[in-house]
Amino acid sequence: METEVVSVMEYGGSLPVENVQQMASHNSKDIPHRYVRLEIKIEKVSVDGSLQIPVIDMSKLDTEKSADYNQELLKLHVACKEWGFFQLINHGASEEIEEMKVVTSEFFELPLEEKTAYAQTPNNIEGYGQAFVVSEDQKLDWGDMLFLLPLPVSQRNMRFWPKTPASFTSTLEKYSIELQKVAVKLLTSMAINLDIDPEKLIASYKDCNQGIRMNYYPPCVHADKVIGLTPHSDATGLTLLIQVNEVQGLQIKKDGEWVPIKPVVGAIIINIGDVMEIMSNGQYSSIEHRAVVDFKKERLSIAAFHSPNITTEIGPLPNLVEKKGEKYKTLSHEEYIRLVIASKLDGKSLLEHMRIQQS
Ligand SMILES: O=C(O)CCC(=O)C(=O)O
Repeated sequence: METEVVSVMEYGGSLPVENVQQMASHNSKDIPHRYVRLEIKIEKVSVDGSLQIPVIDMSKLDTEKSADYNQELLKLHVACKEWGFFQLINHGASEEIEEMKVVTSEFFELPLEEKTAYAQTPNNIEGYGQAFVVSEDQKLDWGDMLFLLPLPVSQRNMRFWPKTPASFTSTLEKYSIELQKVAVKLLTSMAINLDIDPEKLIASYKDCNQGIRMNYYPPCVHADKVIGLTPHSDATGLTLLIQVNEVQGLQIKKDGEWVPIKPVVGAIIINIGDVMEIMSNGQYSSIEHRAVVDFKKERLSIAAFHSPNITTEIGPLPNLVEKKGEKYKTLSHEEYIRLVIASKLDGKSLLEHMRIQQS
């Protein structure tokens, strides 16, 4: 019997919220109470500047002949286990990244009426607006986003792809392909490290689901009271993140403290998502992270989320459960996505839902 595959876009949506860029442009001294996040003052931020995520050189992972191949592979394995985050240099996608930064900035600079032509519609996760707003009294993030699903190509909804700037579509198409290639190369190295058949892992990512989230965080006079993006771990497989301008704001949770990330120029920040933690049966860690806001300057970032294709079940890979037993439940990909979309961003709560309690 053939399984009917429902489009990812139709699984549910987010409640509409006020446009933050517009609100911030009024420079009001007061901010609505739904944006005030008292926890930001309480939680500890690390001041140890030397604490930084590992840097991985992709050119050294390219060939077994490289003198540094084994060393870099090991470095990658340790980064995925102990940090869940790393910066990737020599990835070969610099041109596409620079072009994508330009069209993203240009999109957010458009007048509000032009941007809202691409606003989210009910029950649809794509478009301009905000994600994961599931109740009217939920606290809100100080940011707007444009979310699109470039892959698989058959599922694209061009209604949400901006027509201005004119090169947006061609730029995103090139970016999407290049980033998928980088993701697949990294997954191949990770499979080798996990001692699983790379072909099997890669097969599920060949026709992968790729979502691109472009984030715009306006400056805020109360930057110490708001959060740009609520602490969360990514519900997907592997995330490739770019900071568009020089304003820093990404922080990751390490040993109970928030560690500010200093992006290496030209690097892609990579993080392990929940799906990868589940599939690796807990060997790799999906780490909580958040974005904070600047008092004076806007900040932009672009996250590219990669997940296996929709026919792949989300659960620990069979070869990785033999010795240690299953640590996570297995769901159909469709069930898993429904669960993700119905949840608000809340640390690692989704992963906790998937975890099998060990007796
Ligand atoms: O803006 C950032 O640096 C983080 C973005 C992010 O975590 C996301 O889009 O899921």
